[in-house]
Formats: sequence, C-alpha cells, structure tokens
Amino acid sequence: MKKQKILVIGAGGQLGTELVQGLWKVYGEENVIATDIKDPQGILTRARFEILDVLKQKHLFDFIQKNEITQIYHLAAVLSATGEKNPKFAWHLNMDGLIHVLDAAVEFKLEKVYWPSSIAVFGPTTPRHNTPQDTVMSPTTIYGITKLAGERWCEWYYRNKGVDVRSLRYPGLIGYKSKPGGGTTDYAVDIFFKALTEKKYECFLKPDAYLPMMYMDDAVKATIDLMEAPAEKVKVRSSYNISAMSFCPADIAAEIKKHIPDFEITYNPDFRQQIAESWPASIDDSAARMDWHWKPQFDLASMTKEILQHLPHLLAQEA
Ligand code: AKB
Repeated sequence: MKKQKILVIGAGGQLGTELVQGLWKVYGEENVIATDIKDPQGILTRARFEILDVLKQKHLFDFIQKNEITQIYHLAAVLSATGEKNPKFAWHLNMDGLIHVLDAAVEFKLEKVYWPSSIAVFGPTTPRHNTPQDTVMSPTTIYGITKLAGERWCEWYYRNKGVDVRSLRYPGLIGYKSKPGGGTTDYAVDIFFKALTEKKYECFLKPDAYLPMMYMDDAVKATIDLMEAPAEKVKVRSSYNISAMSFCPADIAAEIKKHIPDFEITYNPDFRQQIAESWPASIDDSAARMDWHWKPQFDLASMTKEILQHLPHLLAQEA
C-alpha cells in the first residue's frame, strides 16, 4: 500500500483537534500535517503544524504538491450560529473552500477526501423524528444551505470526476478537550465547563429542545472508519446520516445533577432556539450501520460520566 500523507485543513477547531490525534494513531504523527489559519493551541503544538488558508487556492495547490499529500480532511467551515451573522462569508468559506479541495483532488489525483456535512442540511419540513437518509431537505440556515449544496458538489465530483470523497452528517459533537465555536449545539459542551467551574449554567435553548448528539470519541471513530472502509462499501456519496443519542437541555442537566447535585440550569432562549427547532430531534442512521457497520459506543450517561471524570484534571492544568 502507498504511504499516506494526510492533510487536515481547519485542524484547530473542535473536531480537528481530536481527529488529528486519531489520525496520528492510524498513520503516524510524521504523516499527518495539521493546518489552520490560526497558530496551534494545546496538543496541536506538538504536531506537524502549518498555517494554511483553504481560500488561497494557489497556496493550497503548492502545499499539496510540495508535501505529496494523498488524502485531505477538509474541516474548515463557519457553523450555524456564526453563519447567520455573516452569511456571505459563510457561503464564501464553506463553498469556495470545498471546491478548491475537490479541484485539488482532481488535479493531484488524491486517493480520498473527507468533508463533514451536518444535520443542518435538514429543515422545518423534514420529518423530525428518526429522520431518514433520503427525505425532504429545505434548510433555513445559511450553514445548512452550504452543507446541502456541498453534499451535491461532493456527489457530482464523485460521479463526474471520480473523486473518492466521503462525508458524514454530524449531529452536535460533544467533547471536553477543545471548545466548539459558533454552533447551535455548543450548549452541550459549555454546560460541562460551567457545571464544574460555577455550578450553574444559563442555556440559550429551551429545556425541551431535543437534538441529535454524539460524543467526540464516537465522531472520530466514525470518521476514520468511513475513510478506511473499502470504496465499494461507501454507497452514499452525498453524506451519511449518523447518530448516537438524542437529548434536550433538561435531560443533560438532570444527568449532570447525578454527579454534581447542587448544579442548577436556567433558560434564556435566543435566536439559536429557532435554528434548533428547524433541525431533527433524532436521526435514522441505518444506511451507515449497514454499509460500513457504524455503531456508537457512548450514550448520555456514559458520556457525562467520562467528561466529568476527565475535565477537572484539564481545568486544573489550565488554572
Ligand atoms: C452547529 O450547531 O452548527 C453544528 C452542527 C450541528 O453542525 N454543531
């Protein structure tokens, strides 16, 4: 097998920080180049790291050629809440960035490309419970519009240019090693930090805002499993539904209270509540389970236990 050289674009974000560590285990640290537009933080400072802006196409192409890249994980994107505040930039980064990467895949005959989609591709007219793989999709956020358009571009490049591009529709991702930025599901990360530091949290969603969610370890595993699957098993070339758990703010608060009995949650919903209401409450991921044997490991109870066990050490190190 040809030696792989993996480029991760947008590696400094919530998913990138943890995915890079997963990729180190599979391909070796020397074969993974983490890049972002900002200087590295935390664990990424020990990685092979370079500044790279996916919007600068010539720089991107030169970088791929010089480093003999064989696979790209393109994670750089504006998320749902930030996208509503700066829609033109969200379109520019989320679309032009993806097209630069797909064109690079053609130009340099890359072996594989990974690009994340999201539950944001669905909209208020989508069936909300157990949302099917193929269904009505009329997203109302600019982020969701870019993700749906991106899915169509991926399938187009696969069919017409032979690019082996693979994708997952992530639910809200929850981890404690790095913080998310600009998403609607971010509350489910912030709540752990606030529970430990202040024993209280003011939530920007309503108590019963059910959303699909996933612990970061499962998200990293799903991503690498999909990328390692034989090409013929990857039957969906737009993006796969994947799911692990569904909960609302009241559920996660109750779970945290089992460990921190004096934790209190209050609610002050803002514009993100409307975004949450436009998204599914739960997802049918049977295509991923069937095609490449996807199976999550964590539910709400095991994830909460794990985070509350490890996060205090991290907070103590930072203090
Ligand atoms: C967001 O909330 O914008 C993201 C997502 C669900 O894609 N976490």
